[in-house]
Amino acid sequence: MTAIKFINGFPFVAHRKVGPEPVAMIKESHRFYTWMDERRTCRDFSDRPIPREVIENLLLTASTAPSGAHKQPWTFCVVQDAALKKQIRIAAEQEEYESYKERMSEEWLEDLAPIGTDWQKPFLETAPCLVVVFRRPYEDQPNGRKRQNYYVQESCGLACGFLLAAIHHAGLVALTHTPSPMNFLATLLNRPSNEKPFLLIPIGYAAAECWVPDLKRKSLADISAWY
Ligand code: IYR
Repeated sequence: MTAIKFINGFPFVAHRKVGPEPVAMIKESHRFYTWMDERRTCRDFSDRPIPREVIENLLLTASTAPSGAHKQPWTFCVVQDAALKKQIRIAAEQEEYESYKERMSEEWLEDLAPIGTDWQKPFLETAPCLVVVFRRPYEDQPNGRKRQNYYVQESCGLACGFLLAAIHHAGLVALTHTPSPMNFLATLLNRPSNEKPFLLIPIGYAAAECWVPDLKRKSLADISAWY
């Protein structure tokens, strides 16, 4: 029987989590790190479809992320329809063309050169599945009033992190794509006014030929300070 108690009149359940001993924990945490370190952002996708149930499990995993006051202020739109993917590609490339030609600074373009990106986004049509993540700054209530959500950016960032880990775990690859500005996504997907585009994440099998930049990650010394 699950233990239960009430705090502020709300039910709490006992969370029995027995952590492993340090030696096992060191081994396992290192194994997880090296496996996560194999995750790469990819831009070359196969068009091989992925089962709907896999996509459902990925989204459910993403939605296990912590969020401000547990509001789960996100909506994951799954786009598999070829015509809609094409529309998204056309609109994204229009914005990206402007960005790369006019809006991005020299410095920004210089920083992107090693990543090898440009305004062309064929993966928006090739990838079998586009997940468009929307953040929900507030909820519309039945009484017509708005109710704010909290730490929406942080919450959505966390959910997307969980999503990327789940995608990697499934043996698939993804791209965290940020067409800018991306309001066209809300229009094309006919989203309600309380939803703002957050990230566009193509998901799929990696193409047989898939090239990623030979990047190095920062060392522990570079990313941490210990007190
Ligand atoms: N949004 C553009 C540009 C871009 C910006 C950053 I910062 C990247 O890390 C990668 C790309 C695009 O998606 O091409």
